[in-house]
Amino acid sequence: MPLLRKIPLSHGWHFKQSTTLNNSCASSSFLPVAGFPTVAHLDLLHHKLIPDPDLDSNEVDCLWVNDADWTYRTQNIEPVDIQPHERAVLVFEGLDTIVDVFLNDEHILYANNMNIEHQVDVTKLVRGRKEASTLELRFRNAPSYARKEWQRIGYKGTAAVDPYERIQPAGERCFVRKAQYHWGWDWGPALNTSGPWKPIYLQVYTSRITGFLVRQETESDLQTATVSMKGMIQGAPADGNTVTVTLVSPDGKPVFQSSVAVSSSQAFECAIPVHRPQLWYPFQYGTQPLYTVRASLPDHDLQETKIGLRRLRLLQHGLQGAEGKAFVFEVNNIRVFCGGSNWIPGDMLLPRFTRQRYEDWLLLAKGGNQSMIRVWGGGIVEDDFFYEICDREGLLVWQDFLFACGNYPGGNAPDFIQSVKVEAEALLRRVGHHPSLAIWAGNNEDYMYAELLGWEIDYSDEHGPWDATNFPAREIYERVLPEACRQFGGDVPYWRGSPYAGKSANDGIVGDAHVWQVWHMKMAPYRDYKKFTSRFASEFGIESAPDIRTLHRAVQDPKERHWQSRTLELHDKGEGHERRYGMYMSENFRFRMHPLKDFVYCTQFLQGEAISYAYNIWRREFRGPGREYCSGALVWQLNDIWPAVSWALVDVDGHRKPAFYATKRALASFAVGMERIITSKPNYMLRSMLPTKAKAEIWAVNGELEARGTKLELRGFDIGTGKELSLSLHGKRTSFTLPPNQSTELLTVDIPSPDTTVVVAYLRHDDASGGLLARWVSWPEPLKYVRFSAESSVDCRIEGEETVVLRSKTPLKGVVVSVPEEEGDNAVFDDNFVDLVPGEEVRIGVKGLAGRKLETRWLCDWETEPELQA
Ligand code: BMA
Repeated sequence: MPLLRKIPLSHGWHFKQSTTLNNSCASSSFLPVAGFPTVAHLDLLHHKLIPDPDLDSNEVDCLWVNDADWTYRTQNIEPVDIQPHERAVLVFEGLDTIVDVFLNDEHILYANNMNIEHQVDVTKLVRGRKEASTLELRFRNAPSYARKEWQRIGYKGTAAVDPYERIQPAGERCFVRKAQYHWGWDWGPALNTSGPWKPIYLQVYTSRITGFLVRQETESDLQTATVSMKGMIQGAPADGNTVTVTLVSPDGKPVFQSSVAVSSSQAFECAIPVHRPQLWYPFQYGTQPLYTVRASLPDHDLQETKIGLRRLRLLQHGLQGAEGKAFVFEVNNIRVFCGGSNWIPGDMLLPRFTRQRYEDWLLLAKGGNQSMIRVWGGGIVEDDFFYEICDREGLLVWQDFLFACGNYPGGNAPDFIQSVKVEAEALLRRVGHHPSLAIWAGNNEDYMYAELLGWEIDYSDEHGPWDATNFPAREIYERVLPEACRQFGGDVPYWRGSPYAGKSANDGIVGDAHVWQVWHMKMAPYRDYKKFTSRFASEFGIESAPDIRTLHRAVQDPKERHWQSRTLELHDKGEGHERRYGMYMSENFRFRMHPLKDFVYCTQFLQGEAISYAYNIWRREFRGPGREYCSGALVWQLNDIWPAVSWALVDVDGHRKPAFYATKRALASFAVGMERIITSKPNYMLRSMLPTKAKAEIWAVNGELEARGTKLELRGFDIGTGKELSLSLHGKRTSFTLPPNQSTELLTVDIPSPDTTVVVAYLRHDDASGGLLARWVSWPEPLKYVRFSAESSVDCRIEGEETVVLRSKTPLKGVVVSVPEEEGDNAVFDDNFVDLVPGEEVRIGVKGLAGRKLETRWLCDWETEPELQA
C-alpha cells in the first residue's frame, strides 16, 4: 500500500480585488501572486499597486487595502490518482482570516480564525477527476466582519478613557480571531492583511496518525523521565492493529522500540521510561540534547517529534522578610533569573518572515545574554521554527495566548468561545512539546485593563459564570484555557494573564508585573524602577530612535528628517512620546534633539540608562533561595516590525541600540553594580536642592552554579580633570567568595566630592590572572549637573580587523562607537555604550568593519563644539 502523500498546492496562484476600493485598482483581472503563501499587501507591492508601507507616510496610502476583499485562485491542481481505499484531505495551515473556500465551484469551507489549521476531506471531489481542479479562496475584509460581530455579540466593557492614552481596548478587533496587531499598535502600522498566509497542501492517505501528542515529565531526582505519547489512527486499521513507537536518543541511538496496540476507538498511547536522561538546559547552565519520538504505521505514515527532557516548575513560595510570593522558574532544580525581552511579530506581512530572520533575531537575543523571550499575546503563536530555534539554543519562552489589551467576548458568545477552545487545543498541540516553552499566559494586560477601566472583576469569585458581568472573558482565562492546558499542556504551567497577581492584576508582590508606572501611567522617574521592583517584571521599557540609517530609510524626504517632523512622528506611535522625551531627559541629563543624529543619540542614551538601571537593581534582588525578590526582567521590546522610534532594543534592520548592550552586561554571568545612597539632606527650608549621596553600595552577581572567588578593585576620578582620587576603604575586605546563582552585597564605599567624582568598580578573578569579570562606573546623579571636561575626546584605535580600543583622559559617559553613515552599514560590536575613565583601555570586539573608519559619540559631546563653549 502506498505511503501517505503530501502534495503542496503552491503553484498557479493568482489574486484579484473583489471590491471597488481605490478605483478597483486590482480588480479587472487575476494577477499572479508574488509568492506562496501570501497576503494581499505582498502581491500589491509586487505589482507596484501600493507604495512600500514602511516608508514615509505610505502607511496612510495603503489603508484602503485593509477594507478591501480579495480572491485567491489556482486552476492548476493536477489530477490526483486516488485509490478506492484512499482519502484526500485539503490542509490549510493558515487562512487570514474570513474566508469561503470553493473547490471546483463547490463550497467546502468557511473559516474565521487565522490562528488554526483547517482540514477538509475532499475525496469525493477529486477522486476520478481527469481535469485540473480549481481552488478558490474568497476573503472578506476582517474589519467590517469584526464590526458586525461587535454589533451581534455586543461590547460589554465600559467606555472609559484608556489611562495610558493609547490604543482603545474596546476595539472591533476583539471580535475576530486574527492577530490583534493587524489593527495597528503603538509600535507598528495598521496593515490588516488578508490571504492564504501559510501553506496549503493535499494529503492522500490510506491510514494516517492524527493528534500525535508527546509530553514528558522528569522526576525531582533528575534520574528518570517519562515520555508519554498518544494519537489516533484514521483510515484503514493498522497492520496487526499496532503502531510502532520509537525513542531515539540525542546521539542517534534507539533507546526504546515497541509495538503499541490500537484500541477499538482507533486510539493508542504509550509511556516510555527514560533512565538517566540527558537533560535539556537553558543555555547558561548546560547543553540542549533533543530526543526524537516516532510513531509509525509501517508503509503508511510516520510522525516524529523532537523533545527535550527537563524538569520545569514555576515556584511561588513565601519570601524571607517580604510580602507576597516568589515567581521563579526552576529548570532541572536550578532557579533561573529570567532576563530577556518581549517579542512582537517579526513582520507586518508574515509570509515573508523567513527562517533565517527568526534565526538572526533569536541568536541576537542569545548573544545579548537573554535567557527568556516572551511572545506577546497581541501577535501570533509563532512559526514552529521559532520554538525549534529556542529548543536548539537553550532559550526559554514565555508564551501568551492570543488576547491583548481588550474586552473580549465570553460566555455571552458561545460560538466565539467554541472557536477559542479549538484554537487553544490546536496551539497547545502545535507547540506545547517544546522544552523551551516555560509558561502559557492567558492574555496580555486584560486583567490590568479591567482594573484600570473599571470592568467588574471580583477576584474572590473563582467560579463564575461571568457572562453577566462586563468582563465576560474571564470564562476564557479562568475556564477554557486552563482546561485546555490541563488536557494538552503537559508540565508547562498556566498563568491567567500577563500581568496577573492572584487577587489583583499587577501588584508587584505576587505573580508577574508590567512596570509601566515609568514611561506610561504616572510617568514616574526611571529611578523609581527600584520602588516598583516586582517578583517578575514581564514588561517595562523606554522608547528610543533606531539607528540613523534606519531613520533615513523611513523618512526619505530630506526636509522631513528632523525630530518633530510629521513623517517622523508617523513612525513613532507611542502616545505622548514627545512630552515624555522632554520630561525624562530634562530630569536626567542635558540633551539636544537637533540635528537628527542628536535625537538618535539622546533618546538612545535615555533608554540605555533607564534600562541599565532597572536591570541592575532588579537582578540584585535575586538574592538566593527564599530571597528571590525579583526573578525576572523582560524588557519591552526586543524587536521592531518596521523602521520606527519605539521601545525596541534592536531596530528593524538589526542595529543594536545602546540599551541592548546595557542588558547584555547586566545579564552576563558576572555583574557588579553600584548605587549611590543618600548621606545628608539639604536644609529643610531649602527648595530645589537634592540630597547629597556620598556613599555607594556595591554588590555583585554570580550567575554560575559554582561559588567563585573574586576581588573587588575600586578607583575614583575627578570628572572635570581626570585626576585620580584616593578612595578610602578603611581596611575593608576586598576579596569575596560569591555564592552561586544569586547576588551578594559586597561593601559600601565613601565617595569624596561626590558631585564631581566617578567611581569605577572592577570585579576580578581572585587568582594570579586577575582577569576582569565585570565592571561598573558610578556617576553623580542627576547627570544634568555633571560638568565634563571642555577638552573631552575619545581616542578610538582599531587593532587588527576585529578589535576597537577606546581611551579617554577624562571620565566620559555613554560612549557609542559606530561606522559613519556615509561609509555604509554599521559594523557589529560585541559591546558598546560604555563609560570611560582615565588610564583604562576598553577593548571591544567588532565584526564587519572591513577597513572602514569609526566615529564616537558621548554624553554632551556637543558641548565641546567651540561655539557652544563661548
Ligand atoms: C505593553 C504591551 C503593548 C504595548 C507596550 C508599549 O503593555 O503589552 O501593548 O505595545 O506596552 O506601550
